[in-house]
Amino acid sequence: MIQQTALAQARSAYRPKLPASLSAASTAKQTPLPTSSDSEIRALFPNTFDLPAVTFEKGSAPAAASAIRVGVILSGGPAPGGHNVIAGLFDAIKSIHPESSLIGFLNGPDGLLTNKGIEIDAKLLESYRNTGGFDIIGSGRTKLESHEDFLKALETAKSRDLTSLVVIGGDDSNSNASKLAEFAKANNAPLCVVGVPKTIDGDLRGEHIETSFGFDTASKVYSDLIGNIQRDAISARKYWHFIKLMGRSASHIALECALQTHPNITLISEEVAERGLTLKQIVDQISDTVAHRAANGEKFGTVLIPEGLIEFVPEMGALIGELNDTLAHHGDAFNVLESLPLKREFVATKLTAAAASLYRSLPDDIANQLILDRDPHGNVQVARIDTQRLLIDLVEARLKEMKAAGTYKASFSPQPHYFGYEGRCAVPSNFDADYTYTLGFTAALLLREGLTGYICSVRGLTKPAADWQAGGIPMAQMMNMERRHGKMVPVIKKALVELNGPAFKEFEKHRASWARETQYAFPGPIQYFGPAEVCDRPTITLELESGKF
Ligand code: FBP
Repeated sequence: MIQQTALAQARSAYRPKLPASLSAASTAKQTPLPTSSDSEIRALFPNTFDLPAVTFEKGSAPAAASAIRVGVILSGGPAPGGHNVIAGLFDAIKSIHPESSLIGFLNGPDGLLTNKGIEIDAKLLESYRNTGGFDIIGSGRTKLESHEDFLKALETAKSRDLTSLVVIGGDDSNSNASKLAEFAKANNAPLCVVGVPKTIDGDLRGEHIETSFGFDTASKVYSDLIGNIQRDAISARKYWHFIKLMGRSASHIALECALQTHPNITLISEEVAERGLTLKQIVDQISDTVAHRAANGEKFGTVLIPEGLIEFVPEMGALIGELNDTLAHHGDAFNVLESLPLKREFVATKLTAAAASLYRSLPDDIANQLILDRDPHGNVQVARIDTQRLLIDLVEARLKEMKAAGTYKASFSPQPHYFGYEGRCAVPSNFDADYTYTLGFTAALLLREGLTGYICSVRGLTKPAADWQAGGIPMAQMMNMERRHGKMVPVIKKALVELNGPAFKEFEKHRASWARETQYAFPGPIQYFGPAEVCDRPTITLELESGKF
């Protein structure tokens, strides 16, 4: 039984803010989208591609004639606000028609495939409103992607008399939701599918999706922790903190945390790839900053490292690719070797000269992680690589060389950190609590309209919530073709950090002085009660992108 803390009790009474235009009586306005020239995607989604954008306006839509029976799944990694999407969805379907009902499928797409679900009613929902986590029904990473999966999903929906399904997920889950919507339509199955943009990584976004939910809260939790570490750094004046931050591929979280806390160094994976930086160049850059600061009497500092960095360093990306191939082709011979040194030497002999030399230069524990931690497809689990420790080892080695050459004289005491799970289930900020409730409400209205293949879009997010504009856009229009498991398939494109975008440009303007001087900012913990300018403020990334910062 979860114990109710004082904050949880106070927070359960919070009423998320909704756009003024949103109610069960809102009317839908359709706007044609510019004609896309992507004939390949259009051909794959003949029923759900050429659809208009929809926005909801204040109106007097008549009460719905019949109840909506909705299924909902939470898919992938948790993100703060998932429970409020369900709350917004529930409240909206009930106000659209009091007999409407909501089934929550358990543990992600798996629950839909195996028909394991529970009815979500007002009583169950009550203790989950405004809480973090996905524990009301659980989440999972099973993919809903094959013909058989789609048939099973339709069978489950039919057996429960569902008219609609809401998929709360990231780029992959929404890509698959879009394919299910198309499949249902092509097979005349009466199931509408609507997606909701979720992920702390912030990489499910585009022209109509300003941010995914959870990014706001997670990046604020990490920024609080980074600020605390920086306060310790200027107090103790002896440690260099190497902080890896969650975010599978894109560096949005690292960039947002940098804008909030002004650390000495922030690595941005997209820039590393763009400039083709080697591991050595990255290590030299950090070591030079350490030496420069030490010469000014500051033997402390902070380095932010995005989780996906390693794959974006071109030479490391190539090495990882070769390791994946080697282990796929020589797995049997590799598996019978008894010791780790033997395994390492075995794979090194199968690599090209450049990859082998890089592999042999890595510290043993990292070299081991690269060959031992594999995902179910046999690929290296890059997210599990301790990049913060790898960089510490390499910087230590470089500083030793500099000491020998007389260009560095101080001592170096590093501390590794990894912030990830600390933020994914945090109590949602007011922004995320309001945004997710609005997304859930919007999903219900799209379903009321009988729309399918749409993802919820809420825009104008730097304005007060009352002025947000809610609606939906066809998911198929966000797709591009990508190679997956050797085949070209349509998927929603991951939105990486844009080096020409305002957030990176702002960071670029300041990073040299943040490196040399100590200009730390200490954002403090998320505030739930108090003045709006403290409690409701969105991320700096959003503010910069809307020209408001
Ligand atoms: P989603 O894209 O599913 O939202 O997950 C994001 C994430 O939290 C990444 O930041 C991280 O790399 C990954 O999930 C960790 O996955 P797992 O939950 O399997 O440990």
